[in-house]
Amino acid sequence: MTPSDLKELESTLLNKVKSSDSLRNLDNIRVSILGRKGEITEYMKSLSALGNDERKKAGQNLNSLKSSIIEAISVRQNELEAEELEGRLLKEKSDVTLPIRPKTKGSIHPVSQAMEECVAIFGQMGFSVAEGPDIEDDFHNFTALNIPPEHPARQMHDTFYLPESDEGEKLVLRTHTSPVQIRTMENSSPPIRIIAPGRTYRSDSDSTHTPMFHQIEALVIDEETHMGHLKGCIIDFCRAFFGIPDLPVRFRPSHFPFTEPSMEVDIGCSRENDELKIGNFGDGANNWLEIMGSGMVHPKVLEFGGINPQEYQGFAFGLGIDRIAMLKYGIPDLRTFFDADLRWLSHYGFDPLSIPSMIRGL
Ligand code: 2U9
Repeated sequence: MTPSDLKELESTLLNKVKSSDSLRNLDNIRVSILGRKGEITEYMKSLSALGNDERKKAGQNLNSLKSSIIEAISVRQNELEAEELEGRLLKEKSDVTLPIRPKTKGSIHPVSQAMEECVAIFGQMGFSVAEGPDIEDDFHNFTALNIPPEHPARQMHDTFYLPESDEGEKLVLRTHTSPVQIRTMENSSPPIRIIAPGRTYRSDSDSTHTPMFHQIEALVIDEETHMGHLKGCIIDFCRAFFGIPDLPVRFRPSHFPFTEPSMEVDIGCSRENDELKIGNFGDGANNWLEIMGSGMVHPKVLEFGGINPQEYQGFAFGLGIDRIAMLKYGIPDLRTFFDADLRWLSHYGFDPLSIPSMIRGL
């Protein structure tokens, strides 16, 4: 093909592209030039009959022709799209008398809302969020938490076991989020300041228990961490979460295998005529409500996590998110949380744009 043949071919093809009058027409033209049986493709195929030098030169020419056609198609496509939009805008009119569209915005589930509020509060205290698998091995869910085989706490956890593997290993659905803290201890070194929010599973079902529920646990480990830090952190959290600056908080001795000493935490409330009110109301709280468990991390648990208990100590606590969501938002029945009833969700749910982490950018 002589240079003038090539020029002529280029101007014919460019004219074709420029004269296209619709997007569909432009696409047909594109296929007729660049498609599998298109004009340029056919020329490309005929190159194999040429000698080496000639083929190289002709190939370069055809490639640059191809690029200029592709460029012209893209320019024309933009023009045609703009024309089409312009036409639609001129034709279509808004009918301001139409009724409004039905509300289609979803809402945030109270458990997600409570979890986000906790994450925002602990985030401001300097905690990071840690996550781990829902399916755990026996070591991370029990043994490393100072719950050896045959320990009575294993029965109390009402564990869901997965079928035994060929190697004889029985995995579990985690019964608490504590294995996340063990994994963090294994994979990092102090100072540690994390919270572990997430789903947990126990084979238990009645008006106050569901087989899947949510927990948030916290773990702090440093050289001189002590009970004063534990108490300050928990009191600040409870007051921030319930939005009551003088909320009474009480620590009661208890026992957990993974902490020593261990304390249950109660908040002040009043119960009058079957109505539960959280906080200190003038003449003081006349009752207590248990909301979490806590304690100094047991030295054996630190050792299982690869941390030397002679050098470091820490505190931990755990609470059920579903329960504190019921208390804060006044939801009477736990089981309704998991009914997936849209009427319930639109009543108890929250505006997606008011979720704390979205506002504060955590
Ligand atoms: C590590 C070390 C210690 C977490 C703790 C509790 C006490 C506790 C319950 C509250 C309500 C679970 O959802 S609930 O039923 N939790 O009482 N949890 S101390 O202690 C840990 C965790 C991890 C490595």
